Amino acid sequence: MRDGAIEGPPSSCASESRTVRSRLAAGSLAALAALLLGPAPAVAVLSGSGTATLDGVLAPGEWDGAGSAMFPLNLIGGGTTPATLRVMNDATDLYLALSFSAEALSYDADFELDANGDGLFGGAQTADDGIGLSSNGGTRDNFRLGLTAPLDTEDGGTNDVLGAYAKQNSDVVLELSHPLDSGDVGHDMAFGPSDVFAFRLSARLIESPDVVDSFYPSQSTVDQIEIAPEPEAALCGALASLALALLARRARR
Ligand SMILES: [Ca+2]
Ligand SMILES: [Ca+2]
Ligand SMILES: [Ca+2]
Repeated sequence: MRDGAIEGPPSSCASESRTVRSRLAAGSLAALAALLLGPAPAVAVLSGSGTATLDGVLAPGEWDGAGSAMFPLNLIGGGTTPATLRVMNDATDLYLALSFSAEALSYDADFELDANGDGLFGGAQTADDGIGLSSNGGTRDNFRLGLTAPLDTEDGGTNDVLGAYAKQNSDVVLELSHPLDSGDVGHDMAFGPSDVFAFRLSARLIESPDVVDSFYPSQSTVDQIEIAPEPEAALCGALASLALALLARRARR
């Protein structure tokens, strides 16, 4: 885990009515900091529907339903290259993909998720959720605890992050998933359909002794993710409307 980059139940019709909530209680210091500093400004909202196959490959059609954003990734030795972040979810999981073309010995992608909804990240922040993936295949599921970001497993929690990395020539793909509601109370986010939360990505290229970091959208701003409505939730609504129409028709007879 890196300093400053804290490194995710079956759905039902009833879950459609869930509202933004966090299982992580915000500490009083974080609340005070939010009052003093204010939340980081949000730049954009990313949202999309789909289910990814975590294999380090952006297969044709796989991420077509995702929301995406491009940003300049800092290169070892100077300069930048375009990187693409893709975001989508299905009924149970959030999927994230980072892709770019860059040479390095190893790569990291880490997301801090504003699980307590106060818009604050890093530093003395408390109760954010963090997920990450390294090019060695290792995943990180941690949570912000003051100035530290311990792994969930160091606090009796569970690693609920899956990920895959692949590199072909210089083309790098990192794919991650994290449950929308893992049940790992106190360590993970818990979001449902149409919930919106802030996040920040940090990406790292390593070629010892050089280590180069990039942030999306930046170290001082955040983007937001909106959890897409579940397809079955929409189906539930359609079926409910149909049932009401049939009942009304029967009542008129
Ligand atoms: Ca894939
Ligand atoms: Ca976590
Ligand atoms: Ca966890």
